[in-house]
Amino acid sequence: MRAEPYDFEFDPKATALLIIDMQRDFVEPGGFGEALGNDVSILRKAIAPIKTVLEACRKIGMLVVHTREGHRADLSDCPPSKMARGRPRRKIGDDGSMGRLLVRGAQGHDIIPELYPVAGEVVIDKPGKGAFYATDLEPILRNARIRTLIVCGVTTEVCVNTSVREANDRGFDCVVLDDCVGSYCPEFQRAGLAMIKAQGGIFGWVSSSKDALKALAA
Ligand code: C5J
Repeated sequence: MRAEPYDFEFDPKATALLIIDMQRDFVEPGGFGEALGNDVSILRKAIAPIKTVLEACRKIGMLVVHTREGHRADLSDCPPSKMARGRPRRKIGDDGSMGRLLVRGAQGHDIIPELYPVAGEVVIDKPGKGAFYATDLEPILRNARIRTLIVCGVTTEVCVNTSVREANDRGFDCVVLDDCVGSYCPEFQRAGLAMIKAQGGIFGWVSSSKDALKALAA
């Protein structure tokens, strides 16, 4: 796959598509992202390109993993420090128009309809920003003999960056598709992607949905 800082080599059989936190809480009005004061419409630009890559991966039978950030109903897995962070108008566990913010089982916690998982796809519920922290993602990937990850989702500088760093430290090669990730802040989108591919690809590669689709079709 054409990528920066250099072409990304991958074997589709040893590759998974990892879609980070494409939840209503982050990309729809009335959710957690908006409670933190963000304009959520900016993230929605990533939906259409992610959908094209998701469909291409489904077509070739690639393993697809979706993650959802959120907590137990009693919030016992949510550190008080995380709850207080940002001094939001409404905090994790409070009621929003899509149910309790960032709480498992609430409508807002679920994946958006456009990218909803189908049978056979893996859904990882994560309490933190990284997809590997306090989840069974690593054994699932290892048991499926996965070595490389194509990464999409939100937000670029928070959960995408954290998950890519965690994956890199565990020996997985990651390529992040620049139009399939989104940040509420354009400056962080640029910086978040620049960090990944800097220094010869210090913890990953950056490509695009167009180049990924070409490579997946080949
Ligand atoms: C945030 C995420 N930004 N999925 N979560 O709190 O990036």
